[in-house]
Amino acid sequence: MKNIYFISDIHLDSNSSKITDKFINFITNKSSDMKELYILGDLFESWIDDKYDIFENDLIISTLQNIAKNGTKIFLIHGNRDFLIGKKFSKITNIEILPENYILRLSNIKILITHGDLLCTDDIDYQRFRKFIRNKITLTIFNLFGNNIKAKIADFLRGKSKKITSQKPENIMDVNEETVLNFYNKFKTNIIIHGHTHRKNIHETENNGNNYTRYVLGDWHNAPSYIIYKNNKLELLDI
Ligand SMILES: [Mn+2]
Repeated sequence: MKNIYFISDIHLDSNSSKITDKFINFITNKSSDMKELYILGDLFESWIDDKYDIFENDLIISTLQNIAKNGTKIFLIHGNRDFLIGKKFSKITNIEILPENYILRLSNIKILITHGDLLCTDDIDYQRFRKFIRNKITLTIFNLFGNNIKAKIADFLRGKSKKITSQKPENIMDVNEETVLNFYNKFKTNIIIHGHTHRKNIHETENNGNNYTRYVLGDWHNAPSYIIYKNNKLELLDI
């Protein structure tokens, strides 16, 4: 019996062959055990355009294609770094792109999977920027530029966000507990799996007599990890 895997925040970057190797080894070695693989965002450090980035990441694309051919069904939720992954990528890799909040029903449990940035509502500047950058008008203007300019804009925004992020207090960039509770209620689930915060952990809470569990996947630069759903149980493991 094959199992279900979850990973997040790989941040694949053509400048870091260490992470690329780690990712390729992981999915290649595990693929015979992977019925389904859920990638919960920020697979790539940066993604500006399918046409351009598919070409730039040919080794990763061919690895993903091989895994799919071997029988693993791969799903992807956009992260804040790679939310421009589009239909062309999906078609060429056979990866299905899921909505930003997705309810996954497994045999004995119901899980909300999401990238995790939507839970970080204390970071008001970020939430405002998120809305702006994903706005149709913003994207239409962005897409008028050629790939060189697009890459420069993306680099500039990333640099700017890193600078701002380094000046923010730690707790602002973590999830807001009230928002988490709202998500449990809204999606009628007591399990959430997400990434984004790069704070690998399992948080168990209790509210009004209900028990909730939130699994946070680590990022692959600092805490490479995955979750496996095996024998009707979720397990968070290091790579
Ligand atoms: Mn992220």
